[in-house]
Amino acid sequence: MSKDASRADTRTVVSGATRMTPSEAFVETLVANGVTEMFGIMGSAFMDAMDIFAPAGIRLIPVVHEQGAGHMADGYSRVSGRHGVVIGQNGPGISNCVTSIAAAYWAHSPVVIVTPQTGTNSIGLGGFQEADQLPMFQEFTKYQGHVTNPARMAEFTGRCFDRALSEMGPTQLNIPRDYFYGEITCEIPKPSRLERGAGGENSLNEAAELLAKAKFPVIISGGGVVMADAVEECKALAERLGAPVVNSYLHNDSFPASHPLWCGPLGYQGSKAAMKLISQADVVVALGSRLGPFGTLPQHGMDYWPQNAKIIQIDADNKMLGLVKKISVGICGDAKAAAVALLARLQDRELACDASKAARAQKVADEKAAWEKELDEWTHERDPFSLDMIEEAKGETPFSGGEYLHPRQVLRELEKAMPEDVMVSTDIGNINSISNSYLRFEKPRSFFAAMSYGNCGYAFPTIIGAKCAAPHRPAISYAGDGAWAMSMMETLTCVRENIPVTAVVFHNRQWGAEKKNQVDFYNRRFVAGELENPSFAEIARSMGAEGITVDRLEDVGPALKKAIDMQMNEGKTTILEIMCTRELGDPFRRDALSKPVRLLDKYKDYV
Ligand SMILES: Cc1ncc(C[n+]2csc(CCOP(=O)(O)OP(=O)(O)O)c2C)c(N)n1
Ligand SMILES: [Mg+2]
Repeated sequence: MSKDASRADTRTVVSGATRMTPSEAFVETLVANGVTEMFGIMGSAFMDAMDIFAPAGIRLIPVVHEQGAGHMADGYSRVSGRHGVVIGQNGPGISNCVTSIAAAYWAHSPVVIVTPQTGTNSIGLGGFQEADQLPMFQEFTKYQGHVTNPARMAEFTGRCFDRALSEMGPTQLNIPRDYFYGEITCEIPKPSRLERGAGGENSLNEAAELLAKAKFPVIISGGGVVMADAVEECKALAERLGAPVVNSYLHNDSFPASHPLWCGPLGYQGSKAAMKLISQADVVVALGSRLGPFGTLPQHGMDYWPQNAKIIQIDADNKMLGLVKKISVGICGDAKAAAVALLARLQDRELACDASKAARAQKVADEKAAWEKELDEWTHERDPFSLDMIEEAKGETPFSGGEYLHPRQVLRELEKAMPEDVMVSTDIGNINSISNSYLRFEKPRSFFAAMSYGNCGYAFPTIIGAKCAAPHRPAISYAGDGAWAMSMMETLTCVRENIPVTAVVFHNRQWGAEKKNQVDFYNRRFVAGELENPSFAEIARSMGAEGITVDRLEDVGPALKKAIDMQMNEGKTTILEIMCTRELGDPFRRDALSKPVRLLDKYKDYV
């Protein structure tokens, strides 16, 4: 028998009611759902099932810390559209995953977390590694399947996989560890995949009427466009309307950057062109977007949300319609099907905006050109603190020699050196946020930012997971030095498991994003913000990866290209450490802070 034939046999699922063990029922259901990789750390709790992962064609990728496994599953699912699967030891192995499952929840990732639990014969007795594992994830899962009887193992497993995709978010499969053992008769459920429609006829008709009368329609292309594989349909709708398309916050891959109607992202450190254009809209189509509150905050001193525009919101989750922004029409539907349905209604109709198509196209081109020019000239930050830090850096030499670089210039050079078909993940931090202006993509499932949960330490494990799902694509993560140190131990996973990626670390010796708040609101009283680190390139080398320290602007692009070459052609992971000044761009949440008030005399100077 050929190798392929034996693999095909392995991946064939037993059919009909069959005598098996619960471990076999669990593993067969994983196979039925197409699982080929899982992330986690081994443990006695699920060893009986783990023992047959390999013959079932499933690779369990061992990580350094279970939080990393959760992020890897998230990245894996975001790039592939398939489930990401995490597993760990009951108790601590599972509680280690809480942050990453929360992050996956807010990234709308179909992650299944398998949580073996204390055995039923000792639940409640305070034994070893005991924890009530359902409340931990309650807030961050779309469904929690608790196996109440070993005979129902396949049923609950299958439902967790179904619900993760139908609700686009993490689900939890909780299994008392003694329930892996025994003998049962069961059938392996066939995966059920929800077919979504375009939305209700009335709401689609109403939306088409608004669009037919619109003079300056603008489309927001959201995460739902990526998830529904709807870029082509979004493009067709935009072209019919001649409408500028802006990306929703952190969904820069939801519309191709080379398209004439693309304007860049809204939100924190987004595109001024996008903001100026949407501020003129009389009708906005939010296609596949929940219009999250953080994504439309004022930026660059502009409160750009068009208060008087009619908003058409399309989301697959009805609970998102009108939740954050006041809307005129809400369509509960699939982004792809809805875009097709709207286009069909507008295709052969005369539209109010037809007459101004050329003029609007010119406006889009002009705004984009102006923003590019501004970015080119924006070589460093110009606020008083940043100017002080730039001055300070002139008198210092990094440990590597060379000089400290301006983050914006570094980001521009990285942008220019990006390989084709790249996947990029970004972390939470000041320089990472600024990178939003410089990350452009041609195809969906290419950009994996830490979404609304906003945890530092997200980007690196996430790109490792993405690389597992798409080994043929170049994979790059961005992180600040603080966030990097939280996650860098997963370099060992890259080396040990042969998963080559490129990690860019912006080494500015501080928890910069939070220090920015101390600059703006606390009179530069810095508390716990400084990070005097050793060389991260050197640490990387000691872990068996490559390490490059960059301290000259002209080296940024070549260093990235070299790292990508080593990733794609030699299977090597490289940590690219870029020495940056301490200058800081605009803060995250100016809206959420206020100047300190002190009532006690002894603190009166702290204002
Ligand atoms: C897990 C976690 N802890 C703390 C924070 C708060 N926080 C947000 S940004 C930031 C600073 C990030 O510093 P760094 O990674 O060095 O990037 P920089 O801002 O310096 O570019 C911190 C501490 C967070 N978002 N997540
Ligand atoms: Mg930093």
